[in-house]
Amino acid sequence: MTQFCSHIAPLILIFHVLFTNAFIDNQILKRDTNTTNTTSATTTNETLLCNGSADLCDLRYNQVTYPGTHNSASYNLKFDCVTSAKSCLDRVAPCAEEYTQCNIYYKVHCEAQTSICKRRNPNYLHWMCDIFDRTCKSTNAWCIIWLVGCAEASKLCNAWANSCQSTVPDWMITCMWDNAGYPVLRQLDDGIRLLNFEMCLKNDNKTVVFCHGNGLYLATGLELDPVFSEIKEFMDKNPNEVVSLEFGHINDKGSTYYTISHEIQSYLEKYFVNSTTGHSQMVQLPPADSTNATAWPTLRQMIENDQRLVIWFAELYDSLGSDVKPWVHRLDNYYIPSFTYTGDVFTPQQLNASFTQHCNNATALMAADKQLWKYNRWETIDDTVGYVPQGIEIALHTHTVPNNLCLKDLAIDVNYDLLMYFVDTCKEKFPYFFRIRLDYYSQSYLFQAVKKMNEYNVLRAKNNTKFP
Ligand SMILES: *[C@@H]1O[C@H](CO)[C@@H](O)[C@H](O)[C@H]1NC(C)=O
Ligand SMILES: *[C@@H]1O[C@H](CO)[C@@H](O)[C@H](O)[C@H]1NC(C)=O
Ligand SMILES: *[C@@H]1O[C@H](CO)[C@@H](O)[C@H](O)[C@H]1NC(C)=O
Ligand SMILES: *[C@@H]1O[C@H](CO)[C@@H](O)[C@H](O)[C@H]1NC(C)=O
Ligand SMILES: *[C@@H]1O[C@H](CO)[C@@H](O)[C@H](O)[C@H]1NC(C)=O
Ligand SMILES: *[C@@H]1O[C@H](CO)[C@@H](O)[C@H](O)[C@H]1NC(C)=O
Ligand SMILES: *[C@@H]1O[C@H](CO)[C@@H](O)[C@H](O)[C@H]1NC(C)=O
Ligand SMILES: *[C@@H]1O[C@H](CO)[C@@H](O)[C@H](O)[C@H]1NC(C)=O
Ligand SMILES: *[C@@H]1O[C@H](CO)[C@@H](O)[C@H](O)[C@H]1NC(C)=O
Ligand SMILES: CC(=O)N[C@H]1CO[C@H](CO)[C@@H](O)[C@@H]1O
Repeated sequence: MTQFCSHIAPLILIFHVLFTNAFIDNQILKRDTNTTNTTSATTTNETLLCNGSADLCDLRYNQVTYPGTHNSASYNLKFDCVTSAKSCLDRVAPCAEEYTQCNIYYKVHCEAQTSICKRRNPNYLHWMCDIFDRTCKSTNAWCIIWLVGCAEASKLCNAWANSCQSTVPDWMITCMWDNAGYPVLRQLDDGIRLLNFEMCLKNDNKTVVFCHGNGLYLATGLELDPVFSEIKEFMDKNPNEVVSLEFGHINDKGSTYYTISHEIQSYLEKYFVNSTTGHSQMVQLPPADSTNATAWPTLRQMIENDQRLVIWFAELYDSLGSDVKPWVHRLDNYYIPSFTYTGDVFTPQQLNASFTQHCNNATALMAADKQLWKYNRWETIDDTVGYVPQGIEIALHTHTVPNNLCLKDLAIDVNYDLLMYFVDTCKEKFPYFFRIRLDYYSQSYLFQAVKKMNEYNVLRAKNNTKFP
């Protein structure tokens, strides 16, 4: 099951202004002023700032916690009608028996849905039901999206293919698929240092694109060039910054991995390996099972060597086989995405329960990890709740309307106090936290949480706390 992961929040910008910007501005002021020298960072020991902080320079890459976004290129998306209609047809069999039921709800009037919505939700969310009501009357896209998976296939799938191009409104795409709210360059400029991408094939398997969702719910976006060129631009303008890129959460079938992984690798080479000198801006890490703590480069070393980009492949890694470049790393060997224990989570309460249980069980988990992997992998705090498409269908069938319709809404409940609670509860329990990753960072305490974690990391490193 694919978590429909990501998150409308117009109210909370004030926090961003109060906390985040103040923090960033402060750091920009202190940063190396010679920004025209892009080949090498400042070498004066005193003034070197690594990702905005002198304290981080002597921490190894794996001792630092990075602020990340999730499905970082989920913008400029288009609903993929062709693939969606095909998936729709593929799903005929299990859905047939639900057809009768679906058909009834498909015909339910918008007013009826709206009144269900209002009955189920507190007054302050009724604006949402009114939006639903207006949209529902102007287009039947919501109903189609919710129901297409369970409708009589050939009829509805074909109707879907013909109509979806014109009936899925832009705001809905943003609502259901956009995770960050900003393009990649803006994210990096704002202080995000870990980007996570979902990749798909389009145009008869010829073009690799950024995408989000799967099957019926697949939306596809930009090609590699526009996104990679923004990353390159940032890297060149900011020689003191260390950035991680994660290519994961593939929605296509395994058989397409080969094409996707090779294509991404060759684009990475094109952008980040200098064709004249052969110098790679992408770092080659020590073997994952290294128990030699000093084998990892510090941020200072990465900056001085201009090897400041770290590449992570998830499901795609194995399909590179012997073609794999030394600067591509297999994610699963190094760290544990929170999704492994939050995959079935749909509410902030459930998310809290998952993290609390996970972190309180650290001793046993580390022992088990060590047994299985022979070493301890790093932890992550991936602070997202999402809805799964099936969840929406079920909700509709059971006459419930999901409390939050858009990803941006979903993020509000988990991005503030709850996030800080996770940091407080977990930070001392495990030795390394690689990232804190969430949706809609502009409405969050992300940078405060990362700062808190890194202050602790610095203390811990000065204290010589051993790699367990
Ligand atoms: C800054 O960089 C330029 C080259 O881009 C160089 O000429 C100059 O000496 C540098 N200044 C310092 C203080 O390093
Ligand atoms: C960049 O700075 C370093 C150290 O100050 C210096 O060695 C190097 O020549 C500079 N590069 C350019 C292009 O100015
Ligand atoms: C840089 O500073 C650190 C801590 O202040 C010191 O241990 C180290 O020797 C310095 N390195 C150089 C090259 O001056
Ligand atoms: C794309 O590749 C997959 C796996 O090889 C295959 O199943 C699918 O039919 C291909 N699609 C097209 C449109 O060629
Ligand atoms: C490759 O390196 C050379 C030598 O340092 C430099 O002049 C050139 O601009 C680099 N090319 C790119 C595309 O960065
Ligand atoms: C640990 O790694 C460092 C850096 O690669 C190396 O210099 C050192 O000899 C290694 N120590 C052991 C015990 O392998
Ligand atoms: C703690 O982790 C261990 C090892 O994975 C597992 O067997 C055990 O069920 C966990 N306990 C709780 C309460 O989650
Ligand atoms: C998370 O759950 C714990 C109990 O496990 C509770 O004490 C805490 O207040 C909750 N945190 C938030 C922010 O809801
Ligand atoms: C530092 O070491 C002391 C003594 O071993 C320990 O009590 C303390 O918790 C450590 N602090 C951190 C941040 O690791
Ligand atoms: C840990 C980390 O990567 N933090 C920061 C990296 O640098 C910029 C500023 O230079 C910060 O805004 C990041 O959050």
